[in-house]
Amino acid sequence: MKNTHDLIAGKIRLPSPPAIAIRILDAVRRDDFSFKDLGCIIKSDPALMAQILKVANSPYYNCSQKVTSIETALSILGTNAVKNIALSVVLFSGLKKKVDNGFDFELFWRRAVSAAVAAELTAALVGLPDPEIFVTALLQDIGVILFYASCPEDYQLVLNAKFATMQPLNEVEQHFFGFDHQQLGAELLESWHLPEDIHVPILYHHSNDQVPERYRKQVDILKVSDYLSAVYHGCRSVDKCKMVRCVLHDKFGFQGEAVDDLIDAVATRSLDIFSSFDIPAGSVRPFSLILQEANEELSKLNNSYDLLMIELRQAKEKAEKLANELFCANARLHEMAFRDCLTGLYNHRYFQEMLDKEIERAKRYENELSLLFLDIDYFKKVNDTYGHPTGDRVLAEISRVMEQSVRNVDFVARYGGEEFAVILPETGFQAARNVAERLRGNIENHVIEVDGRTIKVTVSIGCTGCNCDQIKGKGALVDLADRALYIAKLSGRNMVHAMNKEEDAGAVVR
Ligand code: GH3
Ligand code: MG
Ligand code: MG
Repeated sequence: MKNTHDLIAGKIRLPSPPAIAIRILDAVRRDDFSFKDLGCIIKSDPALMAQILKVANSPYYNCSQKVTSIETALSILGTNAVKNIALSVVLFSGLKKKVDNGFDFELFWRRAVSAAVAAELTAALVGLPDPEIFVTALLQDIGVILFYASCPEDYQLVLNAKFATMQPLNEVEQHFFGFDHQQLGAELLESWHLPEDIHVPILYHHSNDQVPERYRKQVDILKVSDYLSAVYHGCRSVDKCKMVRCVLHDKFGFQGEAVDDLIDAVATRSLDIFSSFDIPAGSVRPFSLILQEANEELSKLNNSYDLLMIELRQAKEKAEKLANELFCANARLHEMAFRDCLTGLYNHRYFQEMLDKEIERAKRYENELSLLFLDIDYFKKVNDTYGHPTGDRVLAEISRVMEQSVRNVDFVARYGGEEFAVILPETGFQAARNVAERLRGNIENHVIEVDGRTIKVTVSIGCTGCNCDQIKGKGALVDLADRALYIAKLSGRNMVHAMNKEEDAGAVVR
């Protein structure tokens, strides 16, 4: 069975390293290494030298004086920083030539630089300064470029599958090729003779469970650097922030403000360095600023939502008030249409309607029904004696007495002039006679006071009542009550005459 080395060799031809990168690495590794040696190597490539000076003067290195020579750069920034800059420039400009236009090299480069910045900041925060961590983080995904450069079409399938399945990239690569970008990158860097401190952590940066104890912390820092870079250059930034917090807490015991500051510092420090590496900054801004802006937008939305809700509530209350007023006005109109304005009793038209309905109901439910007709005795004399307005007062007061003498379910109506009708639902003939007599008595006993004078009136009442079988129709019922009233008048007034059959001469109650 082939090992990973053979598998990689069978599928991908590893490019040789830029010669200058190897010379730089060799120089810094040697025991008798001197600043001068490194300076000479860099000066042998004027473009590289110019680039290093540009980066050395960027705000990232925060130098108080302008760096104008490699010697100054080495003495102010130190060998390690100069080596980092040199390697970043050399390796990435070499790699850029290897990928065609289909690969978003700019994004890759930006992510790599931010990861390198993040790794350096994280190492400083957790107190594990590592001279190689910048370059290690910068190169951790170099295998991805190599994959893309060697087999762009196959690798595009890998990327598509990763986005479709949301599986980790290294797992999809394993599935397609039998090895992943960790192995490919580590293999490449080992073949370039980069130190073990760089290529071993890269070999395990997605597989912490297999990492040799010695490199465990570096791998944890790489993981944090990868998430931190993704906060600014990937999607799902909030999730990535959570992952950063999680690893920093679990592996290094850091949380709270220190972590928030680290997340922001990655953006500001990346921005400091981007332009000197000729990387467009894109939309990178400190995460706390992004959150603050998002919160402001949210609160603006909330405010306009609150305002909208208040307006809506006011409009609803106004509509409800209007509907209520309309309902009351309609009810009043309705009442007015059925009420007599002098006495407040139901009017003749409503009496006719109600009598129809009550006859229907009595038939349907097999109830009894009674009807009374009342006429004030000698009312003309009241008008003649006290005047028409007083007559009106008498009519109104007698109406009140009538209403108070019957049940709520009974209908008292002004039939016309000084004549009234009372419908007594679910009331038999005998009970109706009693009601009629109570009415007559109450009116007879009622004293009306007008302008210091007392007036008393009496009424004659025609009473009729029947059960459902006997009801022949409204006309017959009204006629019977009318005839009974006529007999009461004839019989001497102030009395009740009750009739429940047409031929019945009835009994006069006094
Ligand atoms: P009887 O005992 O036969 O019923 O005698 P009466 O005087 O009551 O009967 P009549 O039908 O002769 O007169 C009814 C009077 O009622 C005449 C009319 O002016 C009076 N009247 C009718 N409607 C009103 C009203 O709205 N206000 C006033 N003040 N009087 C009214
Ligand atoms: Mg009359
Ligand atoms: Mg009368």
